Amino acid sequence: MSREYDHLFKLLIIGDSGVGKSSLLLRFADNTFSGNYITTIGVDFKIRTIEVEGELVKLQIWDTAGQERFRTITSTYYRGTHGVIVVYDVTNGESFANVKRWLHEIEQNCDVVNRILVGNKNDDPDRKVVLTEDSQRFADQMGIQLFETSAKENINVEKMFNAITKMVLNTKKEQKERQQQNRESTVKLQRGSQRGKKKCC
Ligand SMILES: Nc1nc2c(ncn2[C@@H]2O[C@H](COP(=O)(O)OP(=O)(O)O)[C@@H](O)[C@H]2O)c(=O)[nH]1
Ligand SMILES: [Mg+2]
Repeated sequence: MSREYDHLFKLLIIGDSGVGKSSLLLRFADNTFSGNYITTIGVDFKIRTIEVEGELVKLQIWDTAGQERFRTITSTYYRGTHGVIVVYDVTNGESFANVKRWLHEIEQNCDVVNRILVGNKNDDPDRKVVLTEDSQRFADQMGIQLFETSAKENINVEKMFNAITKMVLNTKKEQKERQQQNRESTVKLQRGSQRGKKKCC
């Protein structure tokens, strides 16, 4: 029987309205692009399975479906999320200034989660106002990886989704190792206490 997938991860795309979140999702999941605002993509999420480090990872990627217009999204969206993609528009300074608010919202909703910063619409140098050196400095300060993408020209989209998936996968592996170590030390402790008992009885 062929295996369907090894891991299932939930990713969330957030950021100001109009930065290209739905476009990034459509580019990644369906390899399409539309010049219009994507008011609805019909479903809340899209699925794509990719191979990372020899493992099949099924990604369930959620779009915020317009509620980001109010600069806040409900906590139900965050539930069970493994990774969050925070998007701004390199041709819109305000959307970059608002990244801090989005990062803050993640902190309020998730205990531990992988995050990635994305400067989208990086396809017209004449319109670019958020300079790479500024966004890179900010990303370094926050300890987040930065990707500049274009959903329109299909630049770095694949790379960015691969990077966040890899981060989530590594976090999962680390957690598993830690659990294994805890289990081993618990077994050792139990054995130790049994031995102790024998001695005195
Ligand atoms: N030039 C350019 N325009 C884009 C890009 N991504 C999205 N857009 C346009 O930006 C507008 C908003 O895109 P949309 O995906 O609906 O943004 P959302 O509100 O964040 O989901 C639409 O007109 C898109 O065609 C991109 O990479 N480059
Ligand atoms: Mg949208």
